[in-house]
Amino acid sequence: SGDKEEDGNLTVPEWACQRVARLVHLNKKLTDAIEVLQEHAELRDGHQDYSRALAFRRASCVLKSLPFAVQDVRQLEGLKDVGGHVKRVLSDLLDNGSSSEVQEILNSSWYQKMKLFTSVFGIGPSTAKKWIDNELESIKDVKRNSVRSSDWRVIWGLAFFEDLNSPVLRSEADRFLSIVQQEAEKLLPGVIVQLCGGFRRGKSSGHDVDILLTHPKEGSELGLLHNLLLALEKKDLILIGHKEKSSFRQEILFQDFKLSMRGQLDHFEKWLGICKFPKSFQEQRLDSCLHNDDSNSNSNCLSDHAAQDLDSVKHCEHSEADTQTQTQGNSQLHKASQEKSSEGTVPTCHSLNESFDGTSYEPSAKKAKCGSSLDACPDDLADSERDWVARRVDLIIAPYSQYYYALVGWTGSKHFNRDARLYAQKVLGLKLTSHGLFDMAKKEALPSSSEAEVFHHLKLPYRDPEDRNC
Ligand code: DGT
Ligand code: MG
Repeated sequence: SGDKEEDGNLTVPEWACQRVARLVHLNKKLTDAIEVLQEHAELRDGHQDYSRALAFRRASCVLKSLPFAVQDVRQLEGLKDVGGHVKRVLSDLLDNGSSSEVQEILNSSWYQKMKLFTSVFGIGPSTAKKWIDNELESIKDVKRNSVRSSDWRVIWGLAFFEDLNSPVLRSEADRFLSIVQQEAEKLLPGVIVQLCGGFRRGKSSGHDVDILLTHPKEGSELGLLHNLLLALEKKDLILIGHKEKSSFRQEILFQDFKLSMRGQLDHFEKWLGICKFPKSFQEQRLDSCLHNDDSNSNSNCLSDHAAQDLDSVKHCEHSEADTQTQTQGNSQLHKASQEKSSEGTVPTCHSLNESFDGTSYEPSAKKAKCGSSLDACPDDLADSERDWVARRVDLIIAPYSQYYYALVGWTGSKHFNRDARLYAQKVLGLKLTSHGLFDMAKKEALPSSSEAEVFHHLKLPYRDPEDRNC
């Protein structure tokens, strides 16, 4: 999606959502380096760092879309998203094979510790910084100093740190998906169960499994999540999790973006948790290429990009998929609220007959074993001999009328979403969320009955999920 204009200047479409961005591209060495700078800025999380991080992300996004391998920074003349700082780093890389600025970051113990600590489920930069200030150096230190968190994600994230930081393989996602499909179909015939996130974009490994569910008969999806969790629990696949009620209300549709989202990424009913994936899920099965993704070609299974994207298995904290209009202050608030969101919801061992709503959810089987000493449970379990691996899973329920917007939102990438939302706002004057596309002036929603229609309403060329890897 890059072209030379007649005067020799390189042009790429202005918006990332207008370009093709694949996992495998020609400038990986350069984008890896720029993404270190981006991540460093994100972790610093201070004044101006948010926009700095975004600038690095934009630059790496442009490089991913170029139809040639950059040999000389002069080839990037005229590209507005590649600024002076990025050019200096790229020059260094192209001339010397490495960038001193990037190397310095990679070697810095602050960066290494921040990366380590923010890779704990539920931990964002501000808690990670506190741990560093308290002279903690390793996950062992954190555990030994018995950092007492009341957040179930942190308790279980620490206990199962190694499991949750080893990449989830495509075969595991496919095996789990097919169980969810079977169980959901039994509960609600005709249900649509879709693997989203990085796997849908063609990644061969990821940090979690994102599954979106809906049913063409709107309203019939109500109650599905509760029953599906019971079914998965019966199959001994659930370790711990938290079910969020839908916070969707009609009134929020035409509210200002920031107001309507209130730091959340969406308002769907969902379960965020940790599942027990039998180790046998890691064995590649011949039929594992036959997952039910309409637009995901089998080539994902055949061409293994594991080496390229293993290192993109990032920390578990969901960062903003918000528009760039979000202020720095808001962004920090958002992160803080994400870190805090489950505080006070100490996991309790609920009986299966209780409602999961708004509660942390732990299998009843452990009730007897754990007694009341809840925070001792995860460590005991993690240390025990077991034939399963702990894996992060998100199950999201969307009403059918919002499904295709939810599908685009939960497919990502995060930057694709952020860019598409900003583009919708700036270029079309429309508000794009995972719930729909809204003409704020006319107070009109633009419904879609396919992903192609979402792109059509956005006046964007349709992009397959594999092409949304910016
Ligand atoms: P991964 O899991 O490391 O391979 O990478 P992704 O791309 O699967 O990232 P992930 O799992 O954090 O999120 C999947 C997509 O869903 C991503 O594009 C952003 C979006 N997303 C994540 N959390 C939320 C959320 O709470 N609401 C909405 N609307 N979107 C979300
Ligand atoms: Mg994911």
